[in-house]
Amino acid sequence: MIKTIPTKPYADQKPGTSGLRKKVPVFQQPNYAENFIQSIFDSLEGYQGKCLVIGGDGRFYNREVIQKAIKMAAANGFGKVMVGKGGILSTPAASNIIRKYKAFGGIVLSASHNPGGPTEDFGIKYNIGNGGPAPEKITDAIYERTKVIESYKISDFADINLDRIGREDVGGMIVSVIDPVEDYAALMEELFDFGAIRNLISLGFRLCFDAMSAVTGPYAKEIFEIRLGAPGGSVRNFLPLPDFGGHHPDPNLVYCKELYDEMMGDDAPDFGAASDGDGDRNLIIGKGIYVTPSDSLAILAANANLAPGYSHGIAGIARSMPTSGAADRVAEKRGIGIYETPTGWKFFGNLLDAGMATICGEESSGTGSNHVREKDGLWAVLLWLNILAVRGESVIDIVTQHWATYGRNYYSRHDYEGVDTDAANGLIDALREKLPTLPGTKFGDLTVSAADDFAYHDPVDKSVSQHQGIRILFEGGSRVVFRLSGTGTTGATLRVYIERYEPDSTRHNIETQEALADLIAAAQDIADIKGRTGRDAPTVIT
Ligand code: VG1
Ligand code: CO
Repeated sequence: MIKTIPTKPYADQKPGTSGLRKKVPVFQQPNYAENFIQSIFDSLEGYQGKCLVIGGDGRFYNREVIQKAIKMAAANGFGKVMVGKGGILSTPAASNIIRKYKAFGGIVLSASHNPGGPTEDFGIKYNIGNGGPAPEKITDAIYERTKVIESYKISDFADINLDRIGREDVGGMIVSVIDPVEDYAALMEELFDFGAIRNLISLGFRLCFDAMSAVTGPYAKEIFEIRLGAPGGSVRNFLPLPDFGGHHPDPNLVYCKELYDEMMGDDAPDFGAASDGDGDRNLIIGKGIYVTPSDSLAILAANANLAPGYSHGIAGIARSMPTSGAADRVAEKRGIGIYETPTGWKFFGNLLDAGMATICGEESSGTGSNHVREKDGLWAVLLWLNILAVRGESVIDIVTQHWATYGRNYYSRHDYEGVDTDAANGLIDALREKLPTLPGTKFGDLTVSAADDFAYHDPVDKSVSQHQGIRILFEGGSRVVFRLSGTGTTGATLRVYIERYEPDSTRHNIETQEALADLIAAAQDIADIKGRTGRDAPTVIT
């Protein structure tokens, strides 16, 4: 039976960079999740009788919301729901399922790299039929709807057994519980030369992958240990836990310090990697060298043709604005397109659909391609392995050769987390006001050449997205970018992105923070970070 339940709007359901993210207790308020899910359905047209994909990263509250979403999909007229066994689907796997089975769209339950547990984070995101995050036009409509919603529809059948693969007819709608790994692993086998990677591993190449007790565990076990023959134990923390073992499932040098230390040690494996809560981010560390995500994007783009899925070359590269310009140099040399988008994967969808870009990336450890419409952590790891297998060189050799060919973009991001929201907004507002006066101003030896508030004009659908980050460019090509995070759940996070291009290969071995020291000082001066936030130092440096 379908029930219509009266409800009252919540004022705080505006989707951020990647869906709606809040603390679990916020989601547990009466009708909170239901309101948002109904608002998604109310903002869509033409889904009657069609298929909806549902899955999440396995975090606390995942199963409860999946049961609600299935019952609401039935009540709203979907013909079918495909859901991952155990409620599990990594974000890229969900994107693949939507595309492969031509679903109308999908609901991905995740707060990505944010911690999980009864008092930690949860999230809901809607993906459209191309498999990618809903564009702003849709997320804006969803938000408008959440402000006025008066009721939602839900069917009252019993909970679905999510732990058994199979199909069930629940009063007119089919629920299909699927293996979350199979289709994804098959796609990876199509794109990469598994034979060459298997051979590399059989010759003694050692790899270590940390799944961070998050969603990639089952995928990584199947792919690295079973299909590629890596010894048992190569994949660590492979069991997805609702609280990620109490850790931040964020693959950066702070939360993967142990792996980093190991990779810098004498007995380091050849290759270390990790992914985040929902499987769309990647960390790449070679023996003795951490590869920044911006460099990784450039190196993957420059070598993608070595993998079967990209053997005909790539059409173009897209990167988010704060991501370093390393990829631009590859595009320039190859004579292919380069696109600069705002932060967040949703902005890549149109470029990928139009065939303008093949490989995309963000400085925040996200890399991916046109194989799905999300960033994809394991894809990046596999492309690296494929390149290593074909070139037969070490990560450190490949990276240093890349710098020698293209120059090095020294790059770092400084995050100030949990800052007072008004102080953070005040800092950005003050910067915005200052913009016209900055060109020509000197900070130490640096002179500002241009300063603006980045706006994106989508070349495909012509939409415009304003206020996507404050850019300060210096003479010589260095830059500093300021923006506020759109994924946090407590206070504000100020992100400061710092970049310097160094063409001279005799200067490619400077410690990053040292190479950027004058820019870091200039950023402090320009934005008065200490005065406005009371912070002496960033909480996270990547
Ligand atoms: C962050 C990153 C951004 C990424 C987004 C979602 O957003 O900076 O590059 O796309 O997270 O990643 P923000 O607004 O906090 O800077 V994930 O792995 O959460 O899906
Ligand atoms: Co993620």
